[in-house]
Amino acid sequence: MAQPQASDGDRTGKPPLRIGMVGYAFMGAAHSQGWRTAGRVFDLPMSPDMAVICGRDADAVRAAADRHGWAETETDWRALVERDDVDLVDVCTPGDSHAEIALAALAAGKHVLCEKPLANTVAEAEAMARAAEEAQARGQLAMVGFNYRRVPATALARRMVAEGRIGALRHVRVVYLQDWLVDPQFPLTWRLRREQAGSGSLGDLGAHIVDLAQYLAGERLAGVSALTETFVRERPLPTAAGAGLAAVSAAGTGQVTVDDAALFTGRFASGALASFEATRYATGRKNALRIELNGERGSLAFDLERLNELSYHDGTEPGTHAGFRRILVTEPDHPYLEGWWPPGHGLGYEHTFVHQARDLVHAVAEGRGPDPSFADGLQVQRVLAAVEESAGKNSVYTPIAA
Ligand code: SOE
Repeated sequence: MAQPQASDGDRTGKPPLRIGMVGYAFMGAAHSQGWRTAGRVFDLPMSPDMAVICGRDADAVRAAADRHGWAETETDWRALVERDDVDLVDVCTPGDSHAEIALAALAAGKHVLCEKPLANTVAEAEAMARAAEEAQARGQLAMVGFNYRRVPATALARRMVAEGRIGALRHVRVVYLQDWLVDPQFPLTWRLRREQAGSGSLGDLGAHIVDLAQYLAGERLAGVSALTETFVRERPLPTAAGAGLAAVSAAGTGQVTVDDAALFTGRFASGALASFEATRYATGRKNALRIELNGERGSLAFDLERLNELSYHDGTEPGTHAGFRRILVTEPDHPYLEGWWPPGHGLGYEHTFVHQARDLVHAVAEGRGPDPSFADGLQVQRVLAAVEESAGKNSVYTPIAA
């Protein structure tokens, strides 16, 4: 691939990485924040250039471009992926278009960042992973956006597990709890339709915790056993796009075609046991992702709602003064912290997207495989499919006699 030169307008003197982003809702805004900030905080080898943002509604995408700092707009993603002045396509659309856009972008010679879950089906994810592998041989990278790997505390937990600080893993316990569907009058948005979202809490939240559990454990799940449930099967239809997430129309109701909650257990290749819960019905819980790992020498625990902290129990310490202690993950030698504020001045959700942009720019500039790759996204997709298969069969769900 031709190496782009530093553009006239780029004051850093570094070669630009020209981004074209498709989608401008929640994830589009979060990714924009990442692209805008990464080069201002970290000394990157290339300069992210927010070249073009794409969405179907010309006025809305123009407004999003102005709000988030994109230079130009497109209303057709096909035109965007063909543009010569775009090096990387960032896919922030609902799952039903991930495969089509990412495959076209790879075929057009672009690097790709794709939001999670990678696709809506294993077949789509397989095609994407295959195309990404072929593209990598041509110097193109494809990364899936599991941003919770990029919280400094989770990255530190990964480092500590790899260093052997908790020893052989026995348990991984992980939940991802939200409550935005508790109200049965909440409208039937795209996230509740299988044809658009692929699955419900499972793909939206479960994908995150499967990836995070495997990433922290440093190994993959070998099998799962699952239960899923859809508590509210019919919901009011939403108004046209732009009228607000919770706005319902007078047009009646429609069927919810995804899971509201997914519970599953799993076994890692090493024999460690894992439990997972993903739900949008945990009343009072807004974005509670909690993970605990127990090893034979110690334990680690993380809570996204206290994301500057990591709890660590060193099981080798004498019992008299052993116990969980809080590591404040804000030191300059903690992962990602070298560019940020002095110790104690914490980070938040948005910074995970800055770190994601940082890591991807490095991968592109240094020509190394992106982490997590599309192959990693495919493997998570296989876990999600196994959960659905297990829940569908009720294979290990043994009813209790009345
Ligand atoms: C909605 O449930 C959502 O925005 C997810 O789609 C994101 O991936 C997660 O980070 C926050 O919650």
